[in-house]
Amino acid sequence: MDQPNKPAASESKQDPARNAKRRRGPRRPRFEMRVNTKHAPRKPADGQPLSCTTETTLKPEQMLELYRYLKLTRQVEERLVNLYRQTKVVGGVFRSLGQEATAVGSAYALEARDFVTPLIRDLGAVLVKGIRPREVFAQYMARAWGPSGGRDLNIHFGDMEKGFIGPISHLGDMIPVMAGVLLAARMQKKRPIGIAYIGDGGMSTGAFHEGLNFAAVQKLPLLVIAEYNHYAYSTPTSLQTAVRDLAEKAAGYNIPASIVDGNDIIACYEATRHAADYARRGGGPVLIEAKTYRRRGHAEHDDQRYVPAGEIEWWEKHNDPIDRYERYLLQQNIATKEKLAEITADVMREIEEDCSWAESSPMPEAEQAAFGVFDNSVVAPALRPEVLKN
Ligand SMILES: Cc1ncc(C[n+]2csc(CCOP(=O)(O)OP(=O)(O)O)c2C)c(N)n1
Ligand SMILES: [Mg+2]
Repeated sequence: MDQPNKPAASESKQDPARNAKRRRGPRRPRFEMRVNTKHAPRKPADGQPLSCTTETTLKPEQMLELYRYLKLTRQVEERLVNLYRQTKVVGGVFRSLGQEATAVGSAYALEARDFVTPLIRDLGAVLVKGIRPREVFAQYMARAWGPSGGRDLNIHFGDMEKGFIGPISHLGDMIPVMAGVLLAARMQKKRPIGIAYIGDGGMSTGAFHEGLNFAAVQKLPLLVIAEYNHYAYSTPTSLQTAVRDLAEKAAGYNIPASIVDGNDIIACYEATRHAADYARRGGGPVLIEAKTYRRRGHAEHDDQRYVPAGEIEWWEKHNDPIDRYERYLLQQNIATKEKLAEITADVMREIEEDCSWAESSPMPEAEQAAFGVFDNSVVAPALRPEVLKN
């Protein structure tokens, strides 16, 4: 990872005038020099279908665990769509179809003591952090046994013990929140790092800028995973921001950045691990841009009529993160087809069991709505007499 403000190794200590001249005329703009493209998307030279990067520190059992999380993410979302169509979900279903590798691969690079704050398309990171599918199902159906007891929806819940900082809807705001979490940890002499996920649209908010600026000045160990998935609602990224690569924005904060193929799970893991090492050593924040594609609409109600014909089908056929990873695992002799089928069957069994559990949960009691929201002694006036009776 590039070191900010470090003089080039070739600079002569003896000749300040020559050095000054060199500094005046850099050949390329500084920000380009700072973006690491080692794991950026590449076309395979031999014209073969896309696979994953082979340079990795992952052990075979970890690679199979990654496969399990990938499949779990996709299948939990598939089940959520079924529940939505049965009108059992309260609110929308927001899918990460086609971009699951970004959340799973990056979160897998963290340690148990580290934090994540995901967005709606980062269910994979939530599952890697140890949240069970049953909690996700119960939450989406607003059931009493769900983690927010029916008070909030989709992945709007958190689990501090597991290092999962629950997101709010307001895009960009979790960047300053995670900066605050990491600053608080530093003041307590603890040393976790944190990932905050953000979309191409969310990066256009003021909160994103304020949060990352503060984290950079404070050198907080914050990894920002910027998901370039081509759309924010119906707005294509080219109408959202003037930069070609979101990673270029790192120059404004004097922090290193990298571009990673967001559909290559090994690349996502390796780029994040590398950035995590840098942040843990005290380097400060890193911006990682993951190039991926949102194959479903903003939510299940969105018919994607604004997407050019053939675009979704191209990504589905040529650049699906699970197809790529399966190809990789088979090519590298890490798993057989039978082993992958066994893992998938186990994932399906877990989903069946957890979905039944969530469906057997009652809906919350209306009288409980005000509990666990505010201090229970200061409940909303309208509910106060009811609550005081209990
Ligand atoms: C500050 C703010 N403005 C607008 C919205 C409404 N909104 C919710 S999701 C979304 C699009 C987000 O796009 P992007 O950041 O690219 O993430 P993606 O949905 O592609 O994962 C918008 C505009 C919001 N939640 N917060
Ligand atoms: Mg987007």
